[in-house]
Amino acid sequence: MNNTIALIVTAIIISGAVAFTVLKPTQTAPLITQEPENPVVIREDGTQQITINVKSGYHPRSVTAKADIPTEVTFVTSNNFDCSNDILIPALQTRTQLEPTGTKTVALGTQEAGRVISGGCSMNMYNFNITFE
Ligand SMILES: [Cu+2]
Repeated sequence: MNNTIALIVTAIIISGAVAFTVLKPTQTAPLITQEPENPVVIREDGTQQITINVKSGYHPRSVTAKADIPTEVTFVTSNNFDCSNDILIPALQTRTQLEPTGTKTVALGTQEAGRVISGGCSMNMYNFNITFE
């Protein structure tokens, strides 16, 4: 009887350890709440590509970009269900609805030095700005 209980307890401990090892999140997966490694990249075609991760706000919130070159901003979501998925950019008169998981790109055109393009969720709880210089 005692042996049976000991066996069951051992089995539970081992299966728990196995489940913990298998199910624990991999540490290499980037957290979407963090800023992308390179938020501003100039592609080979000469387009400036800004990446903003969206989860309970915008990461990064503040971006400095190069003036006088065509620019686009790509919003990246991963299981995000809050209002930051609904993005208004008043200066461009655009409204962008993001899927909970995915990417969406908005063209910002070519901006002069000193221009600041601001955007945010439709309630203006969360916001971001892109400064051209
Ligand atoms: Cu909001």
